[in-house]
Amino acid sequence: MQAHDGMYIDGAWRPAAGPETIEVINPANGTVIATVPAGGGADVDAAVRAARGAFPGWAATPPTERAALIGALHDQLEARREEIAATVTAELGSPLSFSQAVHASVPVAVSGSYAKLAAEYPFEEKVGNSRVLHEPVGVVGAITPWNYPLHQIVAKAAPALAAGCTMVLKPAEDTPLVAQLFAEAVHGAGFPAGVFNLVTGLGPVAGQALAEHEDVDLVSFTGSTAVGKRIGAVAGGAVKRVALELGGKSANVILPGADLTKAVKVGVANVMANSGQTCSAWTRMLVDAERYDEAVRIAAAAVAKYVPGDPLDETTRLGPVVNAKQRERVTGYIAQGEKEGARLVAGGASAPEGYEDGCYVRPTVFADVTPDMVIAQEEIFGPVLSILKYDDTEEAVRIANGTVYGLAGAVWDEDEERAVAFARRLDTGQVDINGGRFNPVAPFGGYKQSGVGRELGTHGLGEYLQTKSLQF
Ligand code: TXE
Repeated sequence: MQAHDGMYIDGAWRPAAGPETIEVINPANGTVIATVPAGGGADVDAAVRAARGAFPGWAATPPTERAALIGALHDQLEARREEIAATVTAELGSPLSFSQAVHASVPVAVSGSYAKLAAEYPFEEKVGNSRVLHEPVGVVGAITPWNYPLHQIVAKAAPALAAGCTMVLKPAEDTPLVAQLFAEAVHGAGFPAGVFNLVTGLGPVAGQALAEHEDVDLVSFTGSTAVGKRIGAVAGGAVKRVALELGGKSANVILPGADLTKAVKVGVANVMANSGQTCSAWTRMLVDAERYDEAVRIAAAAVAKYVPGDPLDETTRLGPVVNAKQRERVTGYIAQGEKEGARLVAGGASAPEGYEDGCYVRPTVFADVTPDMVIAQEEIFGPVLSILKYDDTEEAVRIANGTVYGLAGAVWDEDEERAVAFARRLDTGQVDINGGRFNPVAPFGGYKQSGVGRELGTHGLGEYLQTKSLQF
């Protein structure tokens, strides 16, 4: 695939400071599809300087003009949907149909929502005898993961730019190509030079240099809880704003009043999507004791439809995971589940036959999982579902809330108000009622160790603003 051999800094593609590169690998077959530069401190420094230089002008640009440019960015992404889908499939391995329906479409929807919000947002308001100004925080350092590579970029860049911030993006090393495509879209939209800058590189090198840079005012990070904690500590020490979107272990609570078949089937689909590499995935299915065995049977039948296959084949529903390291991590958890005594009803740790060259993991379902097992506590980030049993509602609440995470979840009951009453008791940032539907302007983010701050909609925009009050 085509790739830039430089960084996008101050409105142009410029050579990297050093000779290091990163090979981009297609996880479906192990082939190297492109090479991009691996930036370091000097590249980050140049990018931050460009963002700082552009900040006063961008912050002073009327919100409606900023909104028009975000609208132009949305149009660029819309026009390049097919290219986006093909790129994400090549570097992440997700089935092309999923890349089209989700990886390309969601960023189009989110950028469109911010084109509108940027024009309508009350950047000034009257509060009693004061005028309150909502001003951009400054230079943003954005560090993004590979699992929804363009969505994660747009969910940070669109609100940051709408707010009047300038930024430097360090995307995940596994998926730099769609980040380069995004930089091309920013360029094509006509943003002033320096407002958006891209440095590709490794996390502990370029990522760390960006997170620690003293001229970055806000770090927005999405990724593992381990790295997020480190970034939070650095930002806290420097009294810098920080937004963290971290891992999850979300519960899918199927109450006795639920349509069991539908709830289980949708629950399986939710965990298998994107090969389970979704921070909000409902990885723990909770079913009442009476219908537990039936739920396990339905889940085992439903997962049989997720046959691993070539991501480019239109009928494929399950591609590989992102890289060999992730495959080892996920199969390690599957082996751990078996050792802990969970009952394997589908899948397993061995590679699926015929796909030994790619980073494939068999779609796996565990029954008889107890809340204290490692597979019920830690984020696996692969196509692995754990089914747990509860005796009564109180126990269901206890199990659902019994992890360090609190990112998402689901509740099912034909009586919607009963489902809502249960959802109120969950320590989590987002709950889908009877399946739910993606809402590009609903706040998204975690309780507990799933993170700090919210993305999307007005809440997401607010993260990039600071408040000044003028008293009269
Ligand atoms: O994440 P990392 P990895 C979880 C998921 C997965 C695990 C490991 O459980 O199995 O994390 O994935 C950059 N300073 N999630 O290893 O390392 C890195 O370059 C600054 C959940 O890929 O956290 C990349 O851009 N930056 C998750 C980004 O951090 C650093 C999505 C994420 O990579 C850095 C992804 C450092 N020291 C993984 N080290 C979600 N919340 O959606 C790495 N990075």
